[in-house]
Amino acid sequence: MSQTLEKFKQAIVDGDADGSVTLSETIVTRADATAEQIIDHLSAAMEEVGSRYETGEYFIPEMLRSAEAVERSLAVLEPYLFERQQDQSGVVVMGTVKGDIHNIGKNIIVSALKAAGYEVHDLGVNVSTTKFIDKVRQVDADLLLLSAFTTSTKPAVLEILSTLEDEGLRDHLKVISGGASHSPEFAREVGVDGFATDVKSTLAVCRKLLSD
Ligand code: B12
Repeated sequence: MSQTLEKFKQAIVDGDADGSVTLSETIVTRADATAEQIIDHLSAAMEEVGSRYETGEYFIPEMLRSAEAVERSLAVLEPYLFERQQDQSGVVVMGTVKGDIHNIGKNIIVSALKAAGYEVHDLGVNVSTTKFIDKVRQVDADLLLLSAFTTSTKPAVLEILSTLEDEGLRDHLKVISGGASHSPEFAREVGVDGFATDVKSTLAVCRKLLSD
């Protein structure tokens, strides 16, 4: 299986969506790779794409081709990746903050949370503070998950947190942030309740904050 996973990773780096979809089908049929291994390979592929972008080898069109390969592969892999457990309860609002349109990591987390049993309201990308606040109020959310991928999104995260405070919504609600370019320092600086870097740690943080 490790060879298939390596080929899967390479197909994503190459932006070969047809290839990555075929390999995803093989992965699902053989059923001998863990969800963690698959997501690790997918993330490593996008990490490599990001490095190539940084060094000037790749440009936006190449990043988009790789993103499309991931999106089409996830459509095949999703039922296999996230086993329905339905043992968690809680209302989650999630979205990528204003000024940011990255959605792959967010979509993976949304699927994982739904499979775990949470009621998830996915607001999409480039979500304004008002839209987050309105949804939190409307569904009486327990958790607000903010995806922020570029470092320039810090002001957007800070605006959401201060508006929640001003509107008296911060006491009951736990806020978690994550996404590429995120660090524990960033999370500490902006003052969120939790921070996570992958599916496993996100599920663990959500569970912990809801039981506190
Ligand atoms: C694909 C990609 C794009 C695609 C996005 C397509 C899409 N549908 O999402 C496109 C081409 C549109 C794009 C655009 C841009 N991008 Co871009 N992009 C990437 C790339 C290569 C991969 C991101 C990805 O999908 N990773 C795979 C997923 C699985 O990983 P993930 O997102 O990290 O998610 C995981 C965890 O972070 C976590 N997670 C995610 N969200 C959340 C939320 C919470 C609450 C929690 C707890 C956890 C969590 O769980 C996920 C699963 O494990 C990254 C490189 C990288 N290293 O990430 C650059 C990267 C994020 N992009 C970057 C940049 C600079 C840009 C642009 C500004 C480029 C430009 N000049 O226009 C624009 C910004 C557009 C905008 N306004 O948002 C930089 C950001 C640098 C920075 N520090 O700010 C990066 C890091 C590339 C680089 N090395 O320079 N990009």
